[in-house]
Amino acid sequence: MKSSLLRRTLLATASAVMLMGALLPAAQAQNKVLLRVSTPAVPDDWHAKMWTVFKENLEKSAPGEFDVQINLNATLFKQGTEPTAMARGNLELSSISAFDIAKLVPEFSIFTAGYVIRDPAHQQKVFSGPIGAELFKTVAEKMEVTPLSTVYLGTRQINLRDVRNVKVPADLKGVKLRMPGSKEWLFLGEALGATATPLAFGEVYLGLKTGTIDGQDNPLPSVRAAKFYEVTKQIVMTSHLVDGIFIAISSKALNAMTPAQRQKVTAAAQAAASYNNENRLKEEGQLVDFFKQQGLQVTTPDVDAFRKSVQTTYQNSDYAKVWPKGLLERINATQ
Ligand code: KDO
Repeated sequence: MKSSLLRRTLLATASAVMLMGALLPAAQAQNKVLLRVSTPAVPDDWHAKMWTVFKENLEKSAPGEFDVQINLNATLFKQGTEPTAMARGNLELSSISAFDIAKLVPEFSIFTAGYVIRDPAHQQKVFSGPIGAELFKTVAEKMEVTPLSTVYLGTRQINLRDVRNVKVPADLKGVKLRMPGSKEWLFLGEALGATATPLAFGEVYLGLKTGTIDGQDNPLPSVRAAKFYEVTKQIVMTSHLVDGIFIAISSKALNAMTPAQRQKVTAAAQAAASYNNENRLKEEGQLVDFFKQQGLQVTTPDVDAFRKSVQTTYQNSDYAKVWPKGLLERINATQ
């Protein structure tokens, strides 16, 4: 071969190798299973950090197989729109609430009712036992999303902008209490005796600061992570909802995976939930002192009065009419 021809051949080979090198990562990324996560959680919250645990768990169990993209602060999808996005195949993963589910699976509204789930241990027992299995099956059938694990969001308390003597639901009369924007959430706010006002989570801090709302309800770890304590003066320990969210995946995405991948994704979702649950429970127990140090008043109302009133409101509502016969009794009997 003439030397000039040899040089040209070598150059061509070298550039082909370089081109392949440049394209390879993109090609590899394309072959990876894309798992887009969307959540309204703020970065400093355990149920935001749990997604990093999910991602790292998968990187260990299935190196190079998944491309997990975490989107916090509702930047990818608005709070409450995630289930539709997942059913349409525009989103793979999110943490969805009982309130999101109740829109399409009406019997699930039993878990949106105040004072039904007793405590975090009861919550885990209910959802990891036969009741959870039956209802999750219906969720998968009707919503095209599959719940993978149960995440303890915390026990919801009322958090007010100004100090108020709150002992019974009537003491909340006229209080503009922010709730997330769906009729199931608003019903809970009204059942507590307040005037429920819909607002997305991301707008609550400003709403409290400017006074467009008088208060909001959330578990203590969320009040800390979203810094609501900076713009409020009181926490009323109503403990009205032992709240849970569910790590859920688009069934389309799940069905497209190999059985081994499905098993790894489920294990990662369970590891993420455990990480959240342990840290959240621990923190929840320490936060009353923290809020007092921040100058907030933490008061205890007549919780029995709240329980009776909220339970009666739900029992007399249309929601209770669609609860399967005996379900409440089975939940109550779960130890
Ligand atoms: C909220 O908007 O108050 C809420 O606590 C509702 C939950 O279902 C969940 O969406 C949560 O916000 C977000 O994950 C932010 O913490």
